[in-house]
Amino acid sequence: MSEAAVRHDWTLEEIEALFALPFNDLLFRAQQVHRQHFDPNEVQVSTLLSVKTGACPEDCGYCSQSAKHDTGLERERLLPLEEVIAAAKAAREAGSTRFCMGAAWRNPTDKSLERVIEMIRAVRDLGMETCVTLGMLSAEQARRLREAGLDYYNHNLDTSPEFYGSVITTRTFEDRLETLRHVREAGINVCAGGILGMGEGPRDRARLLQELANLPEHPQSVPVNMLVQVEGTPLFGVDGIDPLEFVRNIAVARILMPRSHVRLSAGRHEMSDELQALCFLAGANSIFYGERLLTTDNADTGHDRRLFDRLGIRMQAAPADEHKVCCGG
Ligand code: SAM
Ligand code: DTB
Ligand code: SF4
Repeated sequence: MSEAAVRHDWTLEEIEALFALPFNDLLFRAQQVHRQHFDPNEVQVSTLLSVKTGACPEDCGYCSQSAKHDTGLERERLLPLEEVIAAAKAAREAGSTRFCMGAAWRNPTDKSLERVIEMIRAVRDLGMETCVTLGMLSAEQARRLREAGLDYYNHNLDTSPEFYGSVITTRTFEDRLETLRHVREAGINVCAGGILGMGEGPRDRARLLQELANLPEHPQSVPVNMLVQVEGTPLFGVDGIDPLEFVRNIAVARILMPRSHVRLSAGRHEMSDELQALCFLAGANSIFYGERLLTTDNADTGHDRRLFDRLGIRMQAAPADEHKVCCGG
């Protein structure tokens, strides 16, 4: 089979036609595309740390950290550098190759950005890839992060442009695209995806994937989150997504963005081993590994290692990078 072209002009009809395929046909196609670009038995492993938790001014309807929702979460100040380094070292020891630091900000101030840059430099010095998610960024802030050697910036589109206003009112879908533009233009790898199971419809899911796939460059990393329902948030108690529909979304993401890492992200804690195995078969090849996501529990690491053993999956090794000062400390 000839290699599938990397396209940026997917129509909604084409995407809906993929979703309408029989499950086995869709998974077969996704697996074929996956094997053209990746080792099918290797998964990239990232670990998350919330470096600034809670009291966020935004009103994202899914989020435990919004000041607008009463979720009982304790707010925390920006973590001291030593705590970040200790967490990154522990993640590295456990086999994680990328360390992702999240802050509950609408956007970073220039002063707080400098503190995060110290964290990025320290994590790079451990030989790990770095990722941060700090909210909206100006073009200048994106350039500062690139200069500091940041590898990835996470900023999700979250859902379709049409459903977006039912979930978040304090910033727009267009704001999100603008931050992604700043990140891309600064030369930082883009990590952008969304959340499923927020009450959106099938068309919204197809539109989200269309928006991601038709960006000028495909995000290098595409996190597909299943909503973690947090008590006190407006989306608590919403009807979730059919698990097989979730697998279909992974498969369609794999077909639309053949060279991107598709991350089976939040929600694994609530998924069966068999559902996760289907997601890997559908082309997911990245996970968050570690006992916590940002504020909620993640799958148990021992359990993940056993699952990988049972599936014959290997954790991807750290990428060789001569710019990184590897393995100090
Ligand atoms: N404040 C920054 C922002 O929103 O860009 C960074 C942190 S925010 C927690 C990062 C992403 O995590 C969100 O865009 C959302 O896609 C995802 N997320 C947050 N809460 C979630 C939840 N309860 N379930 C699933 N995904 C969630
Ligand atoms: C992403 O797409 N998912 C991660 C990461 N990017 C920052 C966050 C998931 C958060 C889940 C809810 C929580 O732990 O607060
Ligand atoms: Fe704030 Fe990010 Fe949570 Fe939205 S998702 S409330 S911006 S921390």
